This record gives sequence, structure tokens and C-alpha cells, in this order.
Amino acid sequence: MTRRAALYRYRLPLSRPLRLAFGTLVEREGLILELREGERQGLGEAAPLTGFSPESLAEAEQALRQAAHAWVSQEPATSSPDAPAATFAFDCALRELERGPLLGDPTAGGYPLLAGDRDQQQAKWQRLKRQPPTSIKLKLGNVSPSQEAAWLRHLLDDAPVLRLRLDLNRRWTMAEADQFAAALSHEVRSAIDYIEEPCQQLSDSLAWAERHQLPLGLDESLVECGEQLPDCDALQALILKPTLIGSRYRLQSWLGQASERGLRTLLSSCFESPLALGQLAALAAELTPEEPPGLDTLSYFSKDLIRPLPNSTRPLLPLEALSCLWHR
Ligand code: OSB
Ligand code: MG
Repeated sequence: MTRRAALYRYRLPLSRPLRLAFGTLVEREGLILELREGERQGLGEAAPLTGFSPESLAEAEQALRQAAHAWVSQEPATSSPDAPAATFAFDCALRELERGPLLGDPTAGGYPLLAGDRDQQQAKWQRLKRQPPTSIKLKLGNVSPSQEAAWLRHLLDDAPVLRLRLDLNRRWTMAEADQFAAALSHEVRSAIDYIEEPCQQLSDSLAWAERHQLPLGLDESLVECGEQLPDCDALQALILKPTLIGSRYRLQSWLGQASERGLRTLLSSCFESPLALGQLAALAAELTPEEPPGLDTLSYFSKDLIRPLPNSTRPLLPLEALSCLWHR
């Protein structure tokens, strides 16, 4: 059967500015790979995020061109370990060709995310607290550690059975992390499911969590761990981002090690478009069925990309509206 491939670029304005450690984004751009074999179609998205992804958009494009070229010519697959977003895109497109669209609901069963500054977090909490969720994720580190501890106490006053997932994205020094641990009330401490990436250094996060007997989650520092999880009893959760891990083999390896050690594993995203969020939701239903993924970044988008997500009321930006960079 003839094989065809095309590469498109999308730009989607964000519904509100997204402040990240490396600057503020007002739009998201990325690449869409389309593979065709006969009547079948497979789509994949590569949208490297500055500050998180090892590759640039140009490098992802290069890797996707090579992979698509080889695939169309029925040559052996090329691998690009340094371009995980491209690897993820190609993997999704191949799976869709084989099994049909990867289309899950990113909002189903997930936990809400409170991000941004305190005003933004408070505004979202005002809406949420009328019908409090069972679990919530908070981005911390914008204010002093003791103010963060007080904010968590406030949330628990509003919703006493709330479970907390905290993410510092390596913002704290060891001294700040110590101040936080010291400021935690007993109630807050026992409401914490895990604290993701507290310290600037991985070794500090591991030592801190052990010392304070607090449950640790690892996300972006997994790349530093090589092949093997660190030996640390406080480690309780792995937050796995397929768009940063890339290879399916590597993802399976982390899932396998985590299950041997009884760690929680959940999939999460890097502010990909609604297309990839739907794919990640479908992957999570398959790979981590007991843990809803962290995909509450959908609200940054006011349009769906290429196909509507389940239960969506957003307008659609169709494939035909994207600029085609390459096809053969
Ligand atoms: O650190 O978990 C992160 C989004 C983009 C880049 C990094 C992160 C995130 C998220 C996604 O927090 C939401 C989630 O994981 O729940
Ligand atoms: Mg994280």
C-alpha cells in the first residue's frame, strides 16, 4: 500500500498568558505529523516546550522529517533519542494508523491544577470549592515557604478531605524546603499525596524528603536518573511525561520499575494542544488505568486542533487550516 506523509505547523493563541520559568507564552506552536497508508490516517504532535524539552522546534522538525522519510520509503526506522517530542509524535501517528484515533477525554477523572500567582490560584479555588474535588495539584514557590504552608491550611479549612499534590518545579533551595517542612501543620502534612521536584538539585530533593519523611514525586529530574530509579524510601510517585520521555521502551521501563517498588505512576503533559491531550488521555487509560493523568492545561486553549475532543464545545482548527511544511 502506498505510504504518504506530511508535516504541518500549528499556532494556537492561548486563552491567557502562560508564565513559565523561561518566559511568558501567549501562543503555543508545534508540529503535526500526518502518516497515510491507503485509506488510513495517523496523527502525531510534537510541541517541544522551552525550558522542559531538550529539543527545539527546528530539531523536532528535522527528526520528524527523517523518520517520515524513512517510513514512506519503507526503510528501517530512524531513532532520535535527543528529540523525545518528535519520537512521541511519530509513535502516536503509527499507533493511530494501526488502531485508529487515540482519543480520550483529558478532563475525565483528572485532578484540577491551581497554577500561576496567588490571585489566580485563589480565583480558581473560589469556583472549585463550592463542589470541592477529591484531589488537587498546586504549583508552589511564588511566595515564601511559610506563606505556601498557610495557603495549604486555608484550602484544607475549606475542604477537609482534599488530597494535595504539590509541584515546585525545583524552585526551592534546601533551606527553603526545610522552612516549608517546618511550617506544615499535622493536617496539611497528612493531606499531601506527594511533592514534586522540591529542590534545585535532585540529591537535595531525595535527602530532604527522606529527612522529613515527606512523600516525594519525581518529574523533570527523571532524565538525570539514567536507567535506574534512585534508591530512596521517600520516593512515592513518578510523573511521566511521554512528550519528554519519548521512547515507548523508556516509558515502559519507568512503569515497570515503579510497579516493582509500589510507586504511583501518572502521565502528564507539557502544555500540548488539545489534540495531544486527547492522545495522552487515551494512553493513560491504557498504561495507568488506576491513575487519572495530569492534563488540566486544556483551559489555556480556546480551540480544538484537527478533531474535536469528547464533550467539547470549543471551535475546531482543521488540518486544512494549518500550513504544510513538507509532504511526500
Ligand atoms: O511540572 O508538571 C510539570 C506542565 C508543563 C510543564 C511542566 C509541568 C506541567 C504540569 C502539567 O504541571 C499538569 C500536571 O502535571 O498535572
Ligand atoms: Mg511537575
